[in-house]
Amino acid sequence: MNMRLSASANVGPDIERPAYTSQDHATGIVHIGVGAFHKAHQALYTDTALAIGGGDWRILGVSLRSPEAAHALNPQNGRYVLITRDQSGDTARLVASIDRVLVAPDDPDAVIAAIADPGTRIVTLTITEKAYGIDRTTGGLDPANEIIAHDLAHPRSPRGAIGFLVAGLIRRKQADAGPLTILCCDNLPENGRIVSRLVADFAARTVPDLLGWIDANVRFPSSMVDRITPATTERTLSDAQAMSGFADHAAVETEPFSQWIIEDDFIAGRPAWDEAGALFVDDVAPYERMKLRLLNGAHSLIAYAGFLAGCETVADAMANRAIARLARAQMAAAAKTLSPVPGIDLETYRNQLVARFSNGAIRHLTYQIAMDGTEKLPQRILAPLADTMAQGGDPAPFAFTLAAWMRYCLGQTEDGAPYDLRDPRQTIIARAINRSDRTPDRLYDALTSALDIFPQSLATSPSLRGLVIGHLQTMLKDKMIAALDRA
Ligand code: CS2
Repeated sequence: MNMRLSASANVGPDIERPAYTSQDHATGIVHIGVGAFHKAHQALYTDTALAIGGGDWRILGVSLRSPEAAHALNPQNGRYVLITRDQSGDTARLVASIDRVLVAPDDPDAVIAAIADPGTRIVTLTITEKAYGIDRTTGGLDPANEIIAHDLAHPRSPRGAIGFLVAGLIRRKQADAGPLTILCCDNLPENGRIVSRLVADFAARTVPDLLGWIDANVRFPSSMVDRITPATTERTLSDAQAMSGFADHAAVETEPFSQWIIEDDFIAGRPAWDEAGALFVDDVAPYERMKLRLLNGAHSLIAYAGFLAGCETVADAMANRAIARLARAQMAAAAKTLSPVPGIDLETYRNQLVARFSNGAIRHLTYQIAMDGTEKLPQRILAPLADTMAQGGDPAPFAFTLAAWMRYCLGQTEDGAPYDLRDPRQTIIARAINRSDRTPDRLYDALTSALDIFPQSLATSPSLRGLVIGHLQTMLKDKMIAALDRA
């Protein structure tokens, strides 16, 4: 049996090692949501920034729910192997920027104390779209969300990210621990504004006195993050072990491409992330919109159509010519809704996306991307669709994706095998479907009226309705492959 990876492990020569001594750097960042994406992206930029620019910027991780990340990382002193895969082979790097991980439900007070610690100057978040508790009709806090409701009722013992942030800020103010930057790294448009609004909303309902202090002492820059990172599998772990010579329960695999665009608004300093390849700009919004509508929008199309057509991974789905054609068409239509993005040629960007999606060296599951559809569709599909229709453009490229998602909502493969939808609104979806008798037009009407995610202009458009129902009809009668070929 191999020994477990740790700070003193002398890993094999095939692995690039940290170019700094981790013990020389204290933590300065609290990161909430220590998943594969964080380990392949921000933790890596921080690792490089520590080596180049130094500073007390190591990361204290926080898991809001499961102890899995702590169990994997803490016995390894936060170390893990990051494997980068493409058609030409694998490379690996040992990352040392994470110090340790706290499990919030085990010790909520430790999380609040960490946010309030004077040494903490940045809190970053990758908790996925649904964990913010956004009310999709107002854009503010959704008091009906179970965790938000709990935290509003018990602000001193929170369970969710917004509750923890506010509890941490209260204590930070009391301790006079200095200003703080809160940096959202989730796939939401103008994500800094969103978190700022949710925090203010939560504070207004629980500690209105805090609002002035937040205004003066907390910044919420927006950021666009990008790196396709599938969930870790047994193969990731065994490859990492073969390369390092040590058992690694926290290894991750990812693609070569990586991008991080950040609004330069840090009130208490930051690591030298720019030296590590991040781009600092005044306005992140054009980059966020581009990435959400082109990359993530195409991903959702590929996920729903691909999963139902029997393709396990994104690369498998891209090998289907009709899926690849539709993905290109949707990206071309979405690009027309964007204003120019500084320094980026959108056609090159789209071609690059097709190549990234086709990288067969990583196995990015369509079922993984299909989850949380109602949290993803608004910014990825519905917003560019509404813009296209407002400009008098053709809604057709987006209509197929909507139909594929509606078909996916039925929760049964074409062979009749049931699957879990894994969507925070799945109870509402199931109820709507049961009322609808599952014919295409009733299904469309039931879903558009039961869910709060459709803007009025879309919900009432007869032309969109006709297009989506047409595709749904073929998907239900002749199956997804036929619908793809005819689209
Ligand atoms: C994907 C994203 O799972 C999903 O919804 O679309 O995780 C995607 O891989 C990343 O945003 C790429 O940067």
